[in-house]
Amino acid sequence: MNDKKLMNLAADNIRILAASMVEKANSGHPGGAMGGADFINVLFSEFLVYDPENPFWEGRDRFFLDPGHMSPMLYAALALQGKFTISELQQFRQWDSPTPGHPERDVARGIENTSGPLGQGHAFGAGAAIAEKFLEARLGKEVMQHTIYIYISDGGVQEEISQGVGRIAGNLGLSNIVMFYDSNDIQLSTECGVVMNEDTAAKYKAWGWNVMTIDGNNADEIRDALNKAKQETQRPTLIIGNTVMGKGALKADGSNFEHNIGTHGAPLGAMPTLTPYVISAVIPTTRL
Ligand SMILES: Cc1ncc(C[n+]2csc(CCOP(=O)(O)OP(=O)(O)O)c2C)c(N)n1
Ligand SMILES: [Mg+2]
Repeated sequence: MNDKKLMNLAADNIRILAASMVEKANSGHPGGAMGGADFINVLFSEFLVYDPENPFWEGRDRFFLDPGHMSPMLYAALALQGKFTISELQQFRQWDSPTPGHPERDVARGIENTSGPLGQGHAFGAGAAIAEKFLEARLGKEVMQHTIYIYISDGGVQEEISQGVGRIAGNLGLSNIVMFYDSNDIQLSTECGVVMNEDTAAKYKAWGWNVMTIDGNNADEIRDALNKAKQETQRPTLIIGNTVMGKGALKADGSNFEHNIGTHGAPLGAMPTLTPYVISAVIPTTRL
């Protein structure tokens, strides 16, 4: 089995775990988590530096998830590292469980930040990057050289807090930031064009970022982009990954169920009762 096939199978495991968690809880957000699985799989299995024996190691790379609603993706990837058991995944969204609908900071399990308010993860990441640069200047690169990875989605990029954070990160030249933008063109209840039509790549470039655009469901392109980002010494990096909402989802008859707005926030099994096609018919998907 070649490497790419293996990587795709691992990402499929994350996808099916994410979809199953939401299905069992009968609530949650499967679509975005399924689309982001390829990135999270490459990052966690090939790039993220951490000490499995000591999750609190100061020199660890940091991963900040901005869209907390994509928590099933994070829990599934961490389960593959042994940080969650299958039975804990089965308790997704249950009271007092370690797998709440939106993650709560739990460094021992690999969760660096509480999330839910979109855009806040972008800010947490920039703050951590400033701290890392400060310590690097004090202690030297041999001691401090970790990377801050941020995962953001359409809703987070839209938030006003992100404009201030993106600007300051570019201005300060926070080259220790590598941010992946899960660009699936779907937000809470519509396609993104209903509320935003700006050129996100140009916006971040104008703030001084190193910007790349890739197929966010292609493991080879993800790996290549992450390698390039690691070479950057002057600017923060934004990897815009064009992804497919609900990647891999099928209807009962085997037909395609990808890129469906309804999968933003409801179990796949609940879809026949939802009316995602009606939603896109009522609200034009082009600019209003
Ligand atoms: C500050 C803030 N405002 C509003 C929300 C409600 N909200 C949850 S998800 C979402 C948008 C989801 O779109 P996207 O981030 O692209 O995720 P996807 O639908 O692709 O999974 C919104 C507006 C929020 N979580 N935080
Ligand atoms: Mg989206």
